[in-house]
Parts: sequence; structure tokens; C-alpha cells
Amino acid sequence: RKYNFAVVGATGAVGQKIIQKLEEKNLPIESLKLLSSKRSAGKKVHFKNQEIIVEEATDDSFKDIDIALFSAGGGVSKRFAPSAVKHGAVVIDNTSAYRMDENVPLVVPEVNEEDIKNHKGIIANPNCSTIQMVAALKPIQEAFGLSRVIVSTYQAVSGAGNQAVEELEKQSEQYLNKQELNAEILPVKGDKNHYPIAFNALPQIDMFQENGYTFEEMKMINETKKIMHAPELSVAATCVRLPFFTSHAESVYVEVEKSNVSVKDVWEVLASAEGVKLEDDPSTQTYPTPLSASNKDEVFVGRVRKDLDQETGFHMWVVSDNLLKGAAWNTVQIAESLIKNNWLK
Ligand code: 11C
Repeated sequence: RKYNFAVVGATGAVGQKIIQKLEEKNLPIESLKLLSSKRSAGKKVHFKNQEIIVEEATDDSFKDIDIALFSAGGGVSKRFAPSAVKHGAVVIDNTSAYRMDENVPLVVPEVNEEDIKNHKGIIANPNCSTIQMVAALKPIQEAFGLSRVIVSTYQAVSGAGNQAVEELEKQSEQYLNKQELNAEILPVKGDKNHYPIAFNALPQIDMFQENGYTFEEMKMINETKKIMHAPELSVAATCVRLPFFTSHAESVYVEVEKSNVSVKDVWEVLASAEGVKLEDDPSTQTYPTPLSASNKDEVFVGRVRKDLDQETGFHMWVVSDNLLKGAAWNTVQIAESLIKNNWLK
């Protein structure tokens, strides 16, 4: 059987990648409806051998849709996901709108695929920096137990959208031409102050919360516990934006529960983990970087080493394409799983 798909946010950076993955992975698609805001409606998008005209999303857009992939911001998901569900579609939502809702599974298929079957119409796709981290943590948790995670991120500007990408391009030119840097978007479009990203590092991703952490940091903390079914796991995060375009990198410190675990043991479980690729050999300077990980589906791990003081502590470097495994590819994987396992209901 084939299915009727809709993509909401079809002209955005992630929407475009979702359409690309739907085609590349050859999902059983009967029809594909592309939806957007009024502003982008009318644009034409290539899919397989067709040109599809993007339509403005309305409550009636979801009639006869089986699977709706949302990636147009939290407000749009809140506005239209309930209509899609009412019309019988299963929604896979790429925003933070429903992630912490206890009736909504939050899924990285390599980590908690089975949670999909508990859905009540909406399944949430986690934040990009969370997805790549939990993909690397899961095999370690399974093999050795996991008690603590401390992560510092090095995140690409594309995570903040196309305007942030353009801002880095412009500021780089301004910097090299010895002009004043014009900052209007980053660190957060909706916050009061803006600082240059070119040749800089910004320790703020999303808005500050009352506890002094940013929302991006709290997403990494709360989503990790939910996806890994580990409410007791202690997680701390510092999220930093850096001036490159694609793929987030993360320095992750973990403490395992088992004693006498070696780097070789950790390598072994990572090397055989689904969706993870180990690239780790100091003797040949082998490790992943944002450039080497871009346009690839996997989560890459390198620099695994034992803490010098804490016997159960390990450090590692985790890199993945934030628009693919961090967003579009994970979303399409959830759709594949729904179909393969007959969990659409
Ligand atoms: C960033 N991680 O890099 C964000 C983008 O909750 O899906 C993804 C936001 C989200 O700015």
C-alpha cells in the first residue's frame, strides 16, 4: 500500500531536506502535498519527476492525508497539527511544540523506536543537538549503564534558520573588508541584543530561562531524559553557536555505572551501534568535523578517551548534520518506522 503525505513548511531549510529524503529513501508515497504559509504559497518544488505547487495550509488541507510532516515552527504546529490529527493523519512534528507532552512520544528510532507505537496522533522529533547526542549515548547506556552526562556544543548557524546563514555570509565579507559587522539576527532573532557571529563564538542559543540555562540547553537536558527513559540521569549542557554553516559538534563527558570499562570497550559498542560511525584514530589524526559530517545521515564519534581522574568517566566528540539526522532524516525515519511496523492506526 502507498500513503498520502503532506509536508508543512515545505519551502524552509528543513522542509526542503525532508522532501529530498522522501525521494532518496523511496518511501511508498501515493501523493505528496506541500504546504506553507501564505507568503510561500505558489512556489514550485521538484519531487521525483513532478513539479508540485506549494499550497497555503488551512484546516482542510489534511483531508485524506495519512502522514503529515511538520517543520514550520512551533506556532504553526500548534495551529494545524490538531486539524491534521482530526482528519486521521499521523503528525510527525519537528518543532518543540509537543516534545515534552506526556501523550506525545519523542523519538530517535535507533534509541526508542518502540515508543512510536504509543502515539495518539502526534509524534515529536527531538531537537537536533539532542538527537545526535542520544544516538551516541544509547549504546553506552545499554552496555555499561550511564549516570552522568556533561555536554558542551559547537553549533552551526543553520540551526537558527536561513537568515542566520545569510548573516554569517554577510558578516564574513564585512570582516574581511574591514567594515563594521552588522548583527541583527543572532544569537536569537527575538531577543533584545544581537552580537556578531563571524569570527566569534556566542554562548547563547535560544532564550534564557529563569534558572540561567538557555532553552536550547534545557531541551538537551529534558529531551535526553525522556528519550532515554532515564529521569534520574544527571545531564548538564552548555550550548554555543560558532561561525560555520552545517553540522553540530559536541564535546560529551559521560560517567558509566560499570567499573573497569576501557576505551576499547567503548569503541566496540559505538562501532556496532546503528546509525553511528566511529572515526577515531589519533595515530592518523582521524576524527569527525562539521565539514566531514555534512550531507551524511550518520552520527560520527571520535576522540574517545578515559578521564584522567574519574575511573568511570569518558570524553568523546560527537558530530552530525543538524539538518539531516538532526531534523529531516530523523523525521523521515520515524515515517518509515510507522509504515514498516504498521503503527499508523
Ligand atoms: C539550533 N537546535 O541550532 C536549534 C535548532 O527545537 O527544533 C532546532 C530548534 C528545535 O538553534
